[in-house]
Amino acid sequence: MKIEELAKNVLAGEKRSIAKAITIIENNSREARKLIAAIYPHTGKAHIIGITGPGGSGKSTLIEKIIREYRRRGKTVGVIAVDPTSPFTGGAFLGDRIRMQELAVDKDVFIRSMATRNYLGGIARATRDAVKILDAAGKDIIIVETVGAGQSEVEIAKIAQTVIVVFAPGLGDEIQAIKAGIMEIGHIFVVNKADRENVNKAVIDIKAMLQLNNKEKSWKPPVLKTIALTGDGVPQLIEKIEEHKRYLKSREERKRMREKAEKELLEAIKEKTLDIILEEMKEKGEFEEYLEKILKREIDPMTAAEKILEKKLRSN
Ligand SMILES: Nc1nc2c(ncn2[C@@H]2O[C@H](COP(=O)(O)OP(=O)(O)O)[C@@H](O)[C@H]2O)c(=O)[nH]1
Ligand SMILES: [Mg+2]
Repeated sequence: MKIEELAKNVLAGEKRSIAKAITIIENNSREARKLIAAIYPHTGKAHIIGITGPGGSGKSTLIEKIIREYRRRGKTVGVIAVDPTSPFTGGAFLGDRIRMQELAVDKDVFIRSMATRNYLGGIARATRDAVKILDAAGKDIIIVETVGAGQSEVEIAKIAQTVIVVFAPGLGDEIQAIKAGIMEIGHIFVVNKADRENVNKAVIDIKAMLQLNNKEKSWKPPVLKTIALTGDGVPQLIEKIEEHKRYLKSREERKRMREKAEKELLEAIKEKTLDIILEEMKEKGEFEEYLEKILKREIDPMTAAEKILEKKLRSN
């Protein structure tokens, strides 16, 4: 199928074409760039929700319930799950899996797990492009699930408009370990598994940390309780998401959109420049030469980069 035709089918929201398009962007080929270029003018309409937090806190289970609530409200939903620890299969129980299958046949729901193999251009790039596909395909709500560990949480903050951080009770140490990055980026905090002990303690802990972190921000992140297994607390969570969406629209949307576009442009420039320079260097074996010099302490990486760039600019 031609890329133009595929793009057309994606815009029509056709499920098989969306799946195919995401496979193409996963490979980041020339075709992928063409596809993104074709659909890009049709993006920017969806509300993108990032859901992150420790593995096992119940993110995937919660997402299933969020999808249902949004479907009840007549919204279309797309999900990209970037979670190597638990693929989006609907939990361990047969009942969960059957419920997930129901969602899978809904033509207005699209769920995709992305394996975390080494994508060309990185998993962040692949995720961002997959979100664009779903956006162009007319999904009102796009949810991106990532495990909150290290780099991915910074990435999710760049991709999503509303970031939800999901904890489970009894993760005290874990909260301590990952708090720095994750407390900064969350707009809504959820203590899931509220059917367990120590829920209220977890809520208090999180609120205490937020007070240290968010003193001057005009959006005060709420801390909610949910039971993803039953859906308890999910309508309240959706209300908060909608509230945050209104907040963004009213005050900071323009500024944010500009910043987001700026970041994307900067990253695109970085990626392109790197491709062009690396290709030439590798052809000539210069990359290895510099690497050796750095290892021998004959030159530092920053000076090496300056020299490389100087040479490239002169040769043009
Ligand atoms: N007791 C209880 N278990 C839950 C709840 N939500 C999820 N779980 C279970 O926690 C486990 C991990 O859930 P999952 O959604 O895969 O977590 P993820 O790794 O954060 O995506 C599964 O066995 C779920 O059935 C909840 O609200 N209460
Ligand atoms: Mg998961």
